[in-house]
Amino acid sequence: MKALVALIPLVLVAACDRAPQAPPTVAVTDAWCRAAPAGAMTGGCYVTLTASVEDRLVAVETAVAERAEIHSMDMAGGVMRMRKLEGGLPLPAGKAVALASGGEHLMIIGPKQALAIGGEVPLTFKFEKAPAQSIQAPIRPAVMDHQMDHGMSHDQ
Ligand SMILES: [Cu+2]
Repeated sequence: MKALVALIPLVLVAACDRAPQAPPTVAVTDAWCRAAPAGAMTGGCYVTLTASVEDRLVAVETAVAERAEIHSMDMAGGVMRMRKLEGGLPLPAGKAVALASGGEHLMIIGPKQALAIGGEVPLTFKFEKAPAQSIQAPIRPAVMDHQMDHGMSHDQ
């Protein structure tokens, strides 16, 4: 019985410690996917993520493709290269991180259907701390000036 009484103050301290902090969240905004014809190998999606506390986008899932990957893009010797971000994408606290055409993006690998303009792509974002979020990203025409062939120069 003595041991039980001694434990109670510790439990109270632990509960108070956590109380003032709001649970971590990530705002998922401006999501859209590039249109892609039936039979396309890949598609690209873009989104802006704003985390309330330092967090990390660790995975993205979609029901309309084999899988989704988080890619970075850089110029190497005049060639645009894409890499899968194995460790996910860091999200600093309070800073909007834009995955935009020509930069970091989400790659939809093996779409099971045409990504037609006017349709939507269901995407589920998974974070290290914040709870997962599912959204519907509208499908828009590809931006012409940044158009690129996603099937080429993947460095995996
Ligand atoms: Cu890519």
